[in-house]
Amino acid sequence: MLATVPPRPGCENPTGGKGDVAPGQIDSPQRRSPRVRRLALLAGGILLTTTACSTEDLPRLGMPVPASDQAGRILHLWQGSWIAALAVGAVVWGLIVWSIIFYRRRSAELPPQVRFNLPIEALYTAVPFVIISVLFYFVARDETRVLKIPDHPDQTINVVGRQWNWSFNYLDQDVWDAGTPARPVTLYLPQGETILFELTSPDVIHSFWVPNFLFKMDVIPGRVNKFALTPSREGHFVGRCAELCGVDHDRMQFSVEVVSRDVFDQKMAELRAAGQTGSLPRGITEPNPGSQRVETGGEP
Ligand SMILES: [Cu+2]
Repeated sequence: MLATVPPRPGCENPTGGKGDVAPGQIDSPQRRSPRVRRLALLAGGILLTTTACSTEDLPRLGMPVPASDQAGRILHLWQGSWIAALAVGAVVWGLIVWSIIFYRRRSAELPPQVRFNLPIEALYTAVPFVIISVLFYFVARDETRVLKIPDHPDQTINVVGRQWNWSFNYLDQDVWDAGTPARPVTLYLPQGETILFELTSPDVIHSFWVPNFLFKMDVIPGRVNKFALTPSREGHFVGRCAELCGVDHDRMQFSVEVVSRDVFDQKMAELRAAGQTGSLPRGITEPNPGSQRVETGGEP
């Protein structure tokens, strides 16, 4: 036998009395239409406001200021993903609030119980598929363009990631520079020139990462990974290894100086004058003289 649920105070008569809405008016189209119109106006205003802004006006949402021609595209992809996520979130939050308000308990009467609703189930199967398809399209499109290798790059630099720093072979300049954890190396790049990077490693997997380029790529032993970019503004930037590669992973830091062509030529001349001509082998295995931990052979 079913127990009778006592009515809550204020719910004794759901059709009138304590409520401030007369019976039959709660869901009537006459009362709902002004509200719907206001919501539609609000949505239209938001749409107009957001589409009137360029992507430069949008917040970067945690991304650093782009410093390469390719980084802008990556930033736009990031911002677009956030807009899509917020739109989905707004719909979900809206549906939750709408359900809470319009389907709140009004009486002790049990609402109609249903076991399934085919249109709604088809909808929430199809909508995520559409969302994923759209995101996939934009990711694939931008990835293809960002990873495009130019036929005639202005400079080609072989980046050697090794435990525990980096070596840079400036192949077109026939000079090299190498760093240690105690003396991190500086990578010089001429602003506005297309640089082809060839990534190699003699030991374990590293990852070449300059946050302001909004890009990183793994450096894998036994293969050459390539990408190209064009530094768009002069400045000093930090570089990191983005792959946990061992005990001194955190010491695999380097600097990037994007400079004018004149300064770049001067830096290359300094390396040449220091006798750092030719290129280091892509597989460097000798101990790093600047690493205290390696010199002493001690464990961390
Ligand atoms: Cu590393």
